[in-house]
Amino acid sequence: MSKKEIKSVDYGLEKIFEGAQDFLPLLGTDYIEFYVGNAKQAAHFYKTAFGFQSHAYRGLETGSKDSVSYVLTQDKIKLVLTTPLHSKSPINDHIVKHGDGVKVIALWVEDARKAFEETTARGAKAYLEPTVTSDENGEVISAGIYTYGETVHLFIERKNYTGTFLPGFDAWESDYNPPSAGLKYIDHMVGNVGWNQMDIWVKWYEDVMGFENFLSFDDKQIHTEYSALMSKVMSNGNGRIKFPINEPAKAAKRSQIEEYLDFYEGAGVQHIAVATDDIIKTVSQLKANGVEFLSTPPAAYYKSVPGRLQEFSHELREDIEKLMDLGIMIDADEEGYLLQIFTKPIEDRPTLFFEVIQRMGARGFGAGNFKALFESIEREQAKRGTL
Ligand code: TYF
Ligand code: FE
Repeated sequence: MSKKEIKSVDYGLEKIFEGAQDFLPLLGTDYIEFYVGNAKQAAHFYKTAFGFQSHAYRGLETGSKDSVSYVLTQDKIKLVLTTPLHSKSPINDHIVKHGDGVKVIALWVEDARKAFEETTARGAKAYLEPTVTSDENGEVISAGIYTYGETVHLFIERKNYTGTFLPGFDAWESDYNPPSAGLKYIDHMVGNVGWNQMDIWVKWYEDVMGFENFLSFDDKQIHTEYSALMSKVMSNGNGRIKFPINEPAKAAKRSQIEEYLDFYEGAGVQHIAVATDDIIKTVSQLKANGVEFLSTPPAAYYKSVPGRLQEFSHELREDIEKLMDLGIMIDADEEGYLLQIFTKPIEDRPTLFFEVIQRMGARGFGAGNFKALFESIEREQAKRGTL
């Protein structure tokens, strides 16, 4: 794998304000907003299947006449599920075109006005001019820019706000509170873009957002017998935000990225990787809750794992039998190893899916698993007749 030196990864908050060159200091992911056809049912699914907790609500009862949003949390993760209340709504237009999907990747900033000015001055297309909203708990400043497809980044400044979520939302108290699945934070979020668009978006994240390309995988590394893709991982200065960007590559059959682009009808978020510190427990629970994962790699895959770990002198702390039973994959590099597993698409269109990841020192993305993973994805594509 071609690997650039990683300049700074999570050295703490101070680090990001040190270099004047970081014109866009990001404190973390604030929330992810999905536009969905039925937010009430989607909220039930994320609670029941993924162990999210009820957090905040905005709807007719709180004076919102055009849309309803449910906010769910699990440790540091916040998901917002939004549905329109009328046919004539830009939210509805989004759903008609893309199906359920991610509209907003909201980033937590110290200064939303500055984030908007810096990025639009560098060529970002404006989505939302800096806007102040307030209630009895203080004020929030939001601003937004477009990224790939119809996806947007909102900058959220909440240092003068003590409310539950955002002004306009009420705390959501529910009698239905399934247990957490141990999901902790967003590790990375991946975008799929069209043919030959990857380097354009890599440059966009460099120029507009000040990100760096810290890992790259080309079609020689990411291919199976049938299909191929290319991927570049973009990271912000403090390493808290990581956005890999994929594009399809020419091969004998249809790339999974092509399948996504066809069904999402354009570029968009392909997968959301959520971190846990006990993947065996988390995945056992998700499976018991009915979450469907991609099929397990062949037994030969698990026979080769000890060798891969030994190569880098890492000791696997988890029980390999359990990992095998659950179909969790293992990859290692100089710094450590990682455990990961992928869900099937979580809606009828084969578009968005989730990854569950446990990092044991490794900062990569599981390149050693790509072949087994993509073969598993292709088995699903074959069932759909989309390979
Ligand atoms: O985020 C990643 O790079 C890994 C692997 O279509 C991956 O999770 C890459 C491309 C893809 C699915 C997974
Ligand atoms: Fe991933």
